[in-house]
Amino acid sequence: MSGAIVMNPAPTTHPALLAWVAEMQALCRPERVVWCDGSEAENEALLRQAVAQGDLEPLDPQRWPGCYSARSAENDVARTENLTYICTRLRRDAGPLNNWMDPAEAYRKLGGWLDGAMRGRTMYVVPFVMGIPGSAFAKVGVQLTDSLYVVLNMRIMTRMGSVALRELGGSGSFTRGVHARADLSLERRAICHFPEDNTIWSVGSNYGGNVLLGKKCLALRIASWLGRHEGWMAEHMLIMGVEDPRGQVSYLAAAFPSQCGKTNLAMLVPPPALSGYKVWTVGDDIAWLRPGPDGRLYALNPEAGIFGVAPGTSHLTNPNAMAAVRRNTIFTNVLRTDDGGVWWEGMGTPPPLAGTDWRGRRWTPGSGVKGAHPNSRFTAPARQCPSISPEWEDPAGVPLSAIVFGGRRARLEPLVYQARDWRHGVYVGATMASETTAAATGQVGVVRRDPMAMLPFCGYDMGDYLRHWLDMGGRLSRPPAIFHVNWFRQDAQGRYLWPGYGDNLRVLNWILARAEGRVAGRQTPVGTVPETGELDLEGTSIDQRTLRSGLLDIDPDEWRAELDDQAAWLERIGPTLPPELRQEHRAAVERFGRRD
Ligand code: OXD
Ligand code: MN
Repeated sequence: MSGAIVMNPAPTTHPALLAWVAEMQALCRPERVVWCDGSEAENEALLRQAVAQGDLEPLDPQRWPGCYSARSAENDVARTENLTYICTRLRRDAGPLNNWMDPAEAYRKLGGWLDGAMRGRTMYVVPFVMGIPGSAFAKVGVQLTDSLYVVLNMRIMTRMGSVALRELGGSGSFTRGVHARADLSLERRAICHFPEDNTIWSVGSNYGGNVLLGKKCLALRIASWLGRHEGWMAEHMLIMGVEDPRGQVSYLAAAFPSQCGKTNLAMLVPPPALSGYKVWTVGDDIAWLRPGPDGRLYALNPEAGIFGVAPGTSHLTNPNAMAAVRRNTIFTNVLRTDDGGVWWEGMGTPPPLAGTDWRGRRWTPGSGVKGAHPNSRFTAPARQCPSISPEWEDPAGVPLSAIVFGGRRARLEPLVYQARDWRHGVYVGATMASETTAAATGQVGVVRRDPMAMLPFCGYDMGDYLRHWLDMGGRLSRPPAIFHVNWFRQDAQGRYLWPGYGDNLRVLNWILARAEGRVAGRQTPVGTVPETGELDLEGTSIDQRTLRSGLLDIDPDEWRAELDDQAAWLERIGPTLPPELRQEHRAAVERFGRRD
């Protein structure tokens, strides 16, 4: 077959890498082994092969140049958190909030599933760098996979191929990632992390978050462990720069649980009234944070691509993402239109008259089912995003003025407040929460706590993680100021009080003004909120009175109940919870005074 990949010799002499690949080859027994170099020629050949074997379908090359669509199995459309494990020798090191498996048992169990799992298939060896090669922020991983879909997505999401082998040299350390699709059954699916061995084994899935091992598995779970031991942090945060009309750019990082609009915020377009401002996207999902020589905290996006949720992404909600996905993008589980395009619910264009839905069935607007899966995705090169920051590949990272936590709360949480100091900010992050939406199965409006949005991604015990946060603050002479936002507050009739999207820039501007000491704010028992007039509302339908009595209102009774709930949550974190955070809780209770 023309364009078929031929077996190639190992392009490295790294003894540990060669020995491990040989060991895994003996276990998985692929028909052939292909080392990926990341070149354009290789990409073209792999794409041709993926189309030939039915893994990808090309879109119309005129309207969607270099774009493809893919479908995953119906039982394999999202991260399976219940099948995701941290495998440390001591259960205590994974902590009570992670699924734990004994490493020996995990190797035995998954080793059984991997035994011969690649028979008749190709094992691709995918070396990749998370972070910027040559910088303090670089980590090398090597993923073995029998999925061409994974190779092609890894090529977009990471800096992949020869660049990684150069970074590794003859003896560097690397994360060992093994992925096999196996039979895609839930009974034989697990994503196991062995932080003590710098190893990840993922079997039985072909869905992004479970199998693009550079992303959640390495850049968050393994990296959070490495960061704790090496004095840095791996966080589930977007990174963005805000350029003011004088041309000064300030950076912030923000953590929100899923479904709170992280990608949209990272790519925000200023509303007309703030057209003198510009937002620069540095990253939309993961931030690696390190203290700099000047005592500030520096942030770098370790990824090279965007793996974004398609439904709800439109020219209205996120024009930058829409522009980013017009070329060289892989769409997964969206609707395919008959003329070689793609469509999803909330794309902002009328549905096509007919197409093929994410399950591969004929679809019309009257079918009564969604055309795109609610978790359908696009994988696009980050550099294609029109708002990508000129600094996004700066090997030093960008200095943070602020860290923002947030969640979706219909009541209670004000639009924005500033934590009193770093320690209080860690408390705010540790207790942050979001309410479930109709998009997820289960009850609507249930409050879920998700410390720093890391609950599914922390590679070790949560109490130890919070300890690390507290310790890192002590190493920064100029720490970023910490804030909490809530874009989702509603009135008694269930109407959103804040317009969101581009108008969120108004809040970011106040945050940066506060962080840089340009406004005083108003003290409340929760933290510092904007004083009347400090938050620019010009061009909105909101007046300062509504802001104060609605969006910034703090109801002491609701907050006392919230603090009781936060106390119960702190207990769940377990015995390693830093005592400073219990003290922060007591101080917050005192600020609200006793119930009468
Ligand atoms: C993601 C997630 O895919 O957080 O980024 O689930
Ligand atoms: Mn994420």
